Amino acid sequence: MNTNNAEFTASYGLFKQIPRSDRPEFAFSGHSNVGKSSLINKLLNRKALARVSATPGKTSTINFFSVDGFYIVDLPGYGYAKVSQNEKKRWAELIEGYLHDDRDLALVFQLIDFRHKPTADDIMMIDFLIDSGIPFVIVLTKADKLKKKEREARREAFRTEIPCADDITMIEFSAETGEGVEELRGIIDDVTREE
Ligand SMILES: Nc1nc2c(ncn2[C@@H]2O[C@H](COP(=O)(O)OP(=O)(O)O)[C@@H](O)[C@H]2O)c(=O)[nH]1
Ligand SMILES: [Mg+2]
Repeated sequence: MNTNNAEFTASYGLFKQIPRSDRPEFAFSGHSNVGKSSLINKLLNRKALARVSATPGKTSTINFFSVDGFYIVDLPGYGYAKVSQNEKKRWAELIEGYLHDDRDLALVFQLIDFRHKPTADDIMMIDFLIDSGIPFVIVLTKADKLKKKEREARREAFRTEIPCADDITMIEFSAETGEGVEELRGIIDDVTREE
């Protein structure tokens, strides 16, 4: 994939604002603070195309980035506790609306923090993706924060913590070291070639 012309296209706060799509889309989903913006920046070779935040919960919009014939779609991070019930409802409607919409959703990258047991929201997302038949892979983020033994322990634990774990492609990733970024690009290249 050629990232030279990657650019921010638009942000939407409500599902009904999202226009019809004219290209395949790769959506990125995950808990707030899991490292989604950092991953998108790394993937697109930019320092700050997608905003990186030390304060979780900042990205409450759905953001589109145009890249080489497809869109990268940054879904709002879920699971942030310190927001109102109303805000949570708006996020849920935005995410569900988008994922249920009749669009050319090529693949979802579901991000999970490599260090921790997936949250109830993570499992709900994974169940939803499986039930909806949406193709997805899991990205295990912040891999640089684990030692070899810790990685082995988490890999083993995920096999029981994540439904259908043995059938799901899992990519170990670090925005710090760049580990896994070529694998992600390879997956996008494979899927766009098939489209
Ligand atoms: N060590 C390390 N920190 C990361 C990595 N990815 C993100 N972070 C940090 O985690 C925090 C949240 O990152 P961000 O990309 O804004 O997460 P988002 O809320 O999912 O978009 C920031 O402080 C990042 O610097 C990573 O691969 N390794
Ligand atoms: Mg973000």
